[in-house]
Amino acid sequence: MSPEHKEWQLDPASFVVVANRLPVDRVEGPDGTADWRPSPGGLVTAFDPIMRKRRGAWVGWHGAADEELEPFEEDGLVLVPVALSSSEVEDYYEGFSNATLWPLYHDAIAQPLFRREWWDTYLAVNQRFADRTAQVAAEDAVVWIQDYHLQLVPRMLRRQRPDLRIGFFLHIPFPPRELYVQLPWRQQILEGLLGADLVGFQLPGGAQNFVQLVRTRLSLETLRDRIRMPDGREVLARAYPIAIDARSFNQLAATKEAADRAAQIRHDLGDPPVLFLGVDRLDYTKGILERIQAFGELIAEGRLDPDEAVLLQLAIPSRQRVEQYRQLRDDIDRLVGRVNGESPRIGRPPIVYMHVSYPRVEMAAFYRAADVMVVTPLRDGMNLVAKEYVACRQQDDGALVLSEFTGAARELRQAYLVNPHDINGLKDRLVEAMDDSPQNKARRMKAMRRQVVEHDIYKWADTFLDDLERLTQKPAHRAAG
Ligand code: ADQ
Repeated sequence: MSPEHKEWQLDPASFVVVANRLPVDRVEGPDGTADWRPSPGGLVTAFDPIMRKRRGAWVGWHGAADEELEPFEEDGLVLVPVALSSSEVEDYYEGFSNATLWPLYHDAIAQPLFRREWWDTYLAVNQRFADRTAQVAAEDAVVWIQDYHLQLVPRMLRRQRPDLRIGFFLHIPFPPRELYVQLPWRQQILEGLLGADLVGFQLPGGAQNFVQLVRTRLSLETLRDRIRMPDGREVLARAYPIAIDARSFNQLAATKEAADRAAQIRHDLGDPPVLFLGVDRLDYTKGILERIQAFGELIAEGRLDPDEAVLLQLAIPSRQRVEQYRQLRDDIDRLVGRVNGESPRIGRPPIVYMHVSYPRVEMAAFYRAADVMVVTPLRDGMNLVAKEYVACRQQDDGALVLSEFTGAARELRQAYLVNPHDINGLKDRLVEAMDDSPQNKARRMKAMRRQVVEHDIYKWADTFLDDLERLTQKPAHRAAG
């Protein structure tokens, strides 16, 4: 995005997206001047095209602590910053969102921490987001709240503005009952979400977990995906598997710029016959250690020849002040060092590991360059990287090794599916994906490409918003919760 922005006289908006992060982060340039850069992660990738089409307002934090900013327009988007102090970043964002909820909702892969002072700040910050949204939303506006950071906002907002049509979408898994009930604030969060008219999940299982919890813990009447509220409203809980702008990825990958860059990438890596690729936010849910372990063992056992195969792993660091993330970064550094150190090949190491964040055209070039895409999360709401890779394979070649524990695995059935906890199984799958015949690869890829092109991000947003519109045509939704 361009660094220019101008201050904005804000008109009430009829479509408002509310997310923890704005799509841009405020950063300081080397000379001390303020600058903007795209903020990382799947939510921004998904919402950027929707917002450009609908021209709504986006309410969120701008990524810099202790800084109050006025609303502004940036590259055609209306952005409404919500300020957070440094201690709120620690307690609401790094603490409750990313050290309590994130691990708990991802099958407790890492131990969730329950701290009462984090909860108090989560409450206060959610209220601030609700207040800011109530100020900018026009009468009867559609407000779409995003993700686990803001699960209390639907109810808070409805109390202030019963006229609004409120949708909520959870980008990460909603955990099974046995895990969810560990949360000391389990009731408040369920009630918070029920302030929405429509609560969306990545998978039907998440929606079912939610409905079951609402029935058993709150004693509300439910009928399949509908929940009857005491005030007469009906809340719908349903799955909307998130998608990507497949056509635009496809087009980007087809450009001469991407083709040249793809060739350059392979060349820079020593033109190996087989390029394996991993692309992730650096996160313990993504199965990066398992992937490197499997690849390293294949090299050590001679099943992969270091002269022939390279693993390029791109990992953008995130949440670096959370202890578990620092630990993971160290663990990966050590493991990559060990595998590379033990390789007999002089010159290029078998694993090339990078922390750089790239523009989208460059990502398309990486996807185009890779023979085998390795996506091995231990748990993932969806995983857009898998879909992006498929969208970029115009020749129907290449192979996707995909963890069964991603939301994407439900749709991309023709991938080489794998249980990443099973390192031997993962090794076999990597070799199988590499060695499979071009005909088999093409058959699999064709079917997956059809899936990602037919179910794109625009269709996803239209389906969610049409359902929301339909639900809120009833006069009952106007009652305050
Ligand atoms: P994330 O956990 O952030 O998303 P993912 O869905 O894979 O994970 O999205 C990552 C995004 O970051 C992709 O669009 C990818 O292209 C981009 N990216 C990764 N590395 C990059 C790099 N080095 N440079 C530039 N871009 C890079 C959360 C949930 C997911 C869910 C999404 C959307 O955890 O399960 O799919 O939200 O709902």
